[in-house]
Amino acid sequence: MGHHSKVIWFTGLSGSGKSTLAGGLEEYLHSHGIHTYILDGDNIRTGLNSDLDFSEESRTENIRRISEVSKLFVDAGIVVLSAFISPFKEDRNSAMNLVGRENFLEVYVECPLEVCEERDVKGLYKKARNGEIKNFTGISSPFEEPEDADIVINTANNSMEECLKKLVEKVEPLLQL
Ligand code: GGZ
Repeated sequence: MGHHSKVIWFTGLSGSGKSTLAGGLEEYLHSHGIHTYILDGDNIRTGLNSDLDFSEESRTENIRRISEVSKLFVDAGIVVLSAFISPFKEDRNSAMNLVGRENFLEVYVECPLEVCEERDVKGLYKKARNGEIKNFTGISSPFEEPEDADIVINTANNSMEECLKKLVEKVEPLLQL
């Protein structure tokens, strides 16, 4: 019997490494013949959710629509790698309930704010500190840390390579490859 489709839901601060890990995991799964699809800001916030901003209500609606899309992909037999900050516990729980607990894996990409801010890959933290960006997660908008994530990957204390190895080790048995 083949694998069961699942949603692998990455949550974490901007710059924590969600997209990088999702990309790395996708490469690994592809090399094992698993059909995946990455949902992230690049393909969701620019299209389907281009009407949404970063207010609390919009973030909740963002996650709700992504959950619905994720569910459709699972129905289609595809492993979904969903990489959004998803800062609110209630929204992550709703996503899990919609998709179904048995088909949902929460991955907390843990990285202290100081480290994300130090990396500041896109210069967004600087802008948030300057007040050029409002409601920025970790600065002027909350991030509710997951307390019972299925998998926790700390990207501050380990290299990306080590993080990806750990992620693959944890995901593989759960996907029943
Ligand atoms: C947080 C913001 C904001 C604000 C723009 N707050 O590092 P990035 O750039 O590529 O990822 C961040 C992305 C967050 O979108 P999400 O859809 O993942 O957020 S949520 O789940 O909370 O709905 C960041 C960029 O968008 N960005 N403004 N104010 N991140």
